[in-house]
Amino acid sequence: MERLSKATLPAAHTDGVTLPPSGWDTQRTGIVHMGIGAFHRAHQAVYTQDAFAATGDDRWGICGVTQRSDTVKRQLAGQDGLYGVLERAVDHTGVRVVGQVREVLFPAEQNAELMARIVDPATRVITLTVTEKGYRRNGQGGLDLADPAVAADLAGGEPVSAVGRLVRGLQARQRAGAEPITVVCCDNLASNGRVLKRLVDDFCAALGDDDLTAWIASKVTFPCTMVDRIAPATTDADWALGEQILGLHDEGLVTAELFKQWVIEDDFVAERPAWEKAGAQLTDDVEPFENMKLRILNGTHSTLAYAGALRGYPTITRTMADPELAELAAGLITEDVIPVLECPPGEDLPAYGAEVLKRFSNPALAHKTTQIAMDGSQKIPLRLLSTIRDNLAAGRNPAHAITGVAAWMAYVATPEANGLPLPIDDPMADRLAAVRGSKDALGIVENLMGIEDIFGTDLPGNTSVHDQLVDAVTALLP
Ligand code: NAI
Ligand code: CS2
Repeated sequence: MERLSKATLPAAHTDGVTLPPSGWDTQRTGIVHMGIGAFHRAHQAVYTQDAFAATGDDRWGICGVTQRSDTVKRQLAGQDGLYGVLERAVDHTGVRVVGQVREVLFPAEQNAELMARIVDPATRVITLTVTEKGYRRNGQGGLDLADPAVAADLAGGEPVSAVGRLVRGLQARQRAGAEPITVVCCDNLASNGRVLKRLVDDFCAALGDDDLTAWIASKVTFPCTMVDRIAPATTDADWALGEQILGLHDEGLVTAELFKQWVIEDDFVAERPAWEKAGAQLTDDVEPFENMKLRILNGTHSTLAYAGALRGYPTITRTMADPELAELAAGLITEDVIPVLECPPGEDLPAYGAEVLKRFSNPALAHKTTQIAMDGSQKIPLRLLSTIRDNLAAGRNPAHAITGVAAWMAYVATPEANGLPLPIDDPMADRLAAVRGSKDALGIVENLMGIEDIFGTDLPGNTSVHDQLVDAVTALLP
């Protein structure tokens, strides 16, 4: 079967296929994206292409940076950068062909090209989706200066960490006297723009480069964002369906639901794409939207992932079909999360929660429980412990959120459930291995609650939380 490319693009009237807007291939590069994985291709790149379609502003082609392997570079090479987004819903299946990515760099071999792209005055926006662990933070939320990649980047040479590459690129831009630039974190982190700004400042301070710190303070902004679109890793069934619809083989195919949302703090020191023309929301205060999404959607996602995997369920959809776990999810949202949330302007929290549960039940998406289970040490604090702390402060008992944390603990301790392997893919894997294979709920809870970078110093001393965790882990262990 032929590969997707400029020459083989399906005809405009092909059923189920939406083509990129005319002129897609003549756009100039104006965005550098670090971490060109599934989510960027299904979310920010789609918004950017839709903004181009709406305005004709052709300055926002994307230079994608594949951080850890050249897989995506190989996938899009030979396709003129084209790839499809396989949109899967109960009542819709189609492929949106995206041509916004104009080049892909693999900085392990192309660092000079990456630096040149960041220095280029035509580049006015840098976006990132490098995963929560990709920022290499310490337990206090600062840059982990002891991290081997960060330490190597500080020592000089070609940078390898995301923050190192970003700062070295900004340093090169400063030295070239280039214009201001906006850095937009699009990862699932609370106050993600503030988090990234702090990590950049920590790197500059460790460098001892006060001029760079001052230049960044005056010429670079770091707006916060809330990002949302469920984009699971592409499955074999997705590949086959994509080929069937396109009539072509697409090495870069990604899969997603139809729903998407992007709320962006309006703090751009330089020009940007007209993302609002594509449905993005610009606001002065993203925090209520972040908390709504990270706690209602992501906190429930993690709870379902761990509790479902412990029953051997391979996907979120299968987990939602279990009435007991669907009830746990609904109770978490309505009884623990929403009562301590500020409602963002224009939102209806109960309706949002109900929609999230409907999205989780999408039978067309095979979002693996073990994919969502990744990096729990990075996710649990902001997705569930935040809800627990706010409930405790309000004199409430967050029983469902505690069960969610217990499900993570039991998952960490359990190598396999009903034939489903439960891998620990986590930057703290070595530390978490201490409880692997244990059936001692008390020991599991006390060992894991002793990880200060996750639980802090307040929660381990809370007897009620401790005892509820022990009871829940006892019930959840297979
Ligand atoms: P992916 O696995 O397809 O891509 C991850 C990207 O991050 C790759 O380019 C990889 O090279 C890079 N990366 C991974 N570890 C890194 C590290 N230690 N240092 C530097 N770069 C690293 O994952 P996907 O689906 O694109 O998700 C990425 C992030 O996007 C998530 O972690 C989350 O923060 C955010 N997100 C994902 C959604 C989804 O449904 N997939 C939805 C909303 C947000
Ligand atoms: C998921 C998120 O993998 C995970 O941790 O909870 O990637 C989730 O799919 C997105 O945040 C949805 O917007």
